[in-house]
Amino acid sequence: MIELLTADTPNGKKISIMLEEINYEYKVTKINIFKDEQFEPSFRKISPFSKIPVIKDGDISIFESGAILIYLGEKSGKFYNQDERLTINQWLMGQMAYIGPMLGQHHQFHHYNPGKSEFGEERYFKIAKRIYEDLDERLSQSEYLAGKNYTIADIATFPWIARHEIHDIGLKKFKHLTRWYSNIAKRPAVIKGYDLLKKGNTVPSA
Ligand SMILES: N[C@@H](CCC(=O)N[C@@H](CS)C(=O)NCC(=O)O)C(=O)O
Repeated sequence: MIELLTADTPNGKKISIMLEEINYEYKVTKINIFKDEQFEPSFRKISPFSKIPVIKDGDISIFESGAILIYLGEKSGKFYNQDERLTINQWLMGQMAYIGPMLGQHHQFHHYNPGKSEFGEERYFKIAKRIYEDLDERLSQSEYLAGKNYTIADIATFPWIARHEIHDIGLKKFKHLTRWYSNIAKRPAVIKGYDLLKKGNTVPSA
């Protein structure tokens, strides 16, 4: 059985959603990042940057959510089709290197610490809005991020857009992004994986 060491955050939800989508048995071990459990030496051995999520599969452990999604996609043969990998990788790397880190900063300046830095608030609001615009444009030409199929690139991106209420950008203004979001939000595996700590958390509607 796979062990998922995680917390209830967008990066953590990527992996519980993927594990539900591929129907693997897994157990969740909660790492309380507000109590600094990510800095415990035993956790740092498997996560050198002291970050969740991590999975353990038998003798191996994997850190970085993108690497975990690739591993599970290859292992299960699902949501990471061989002939679509060049496109999937680009949208996945875009999520890992840009969408996640930038929206993460937007959360910090706009939602959790408003009033502390006008520059930070303006900068990341602008970037977050551009991310919505760019995703909307892509999804006006393509059903899913990497083409006609739902892939690990969508699984990586969805939990970040699921925080749209705190982004204050107005998801509904983006027709194609809203269509993509609403379709994914109703997938049974997404509903289950979203509530990874079984607290009754529901997927926010568009
Ligand atoms: N690039 C990493 C980012 C992981 C990440 O930022 N995890 C956050 C929670 S979403 C974390 O563990 N924060 C604890 C800390 O930085 O001390 C991934 O996608 O796995």
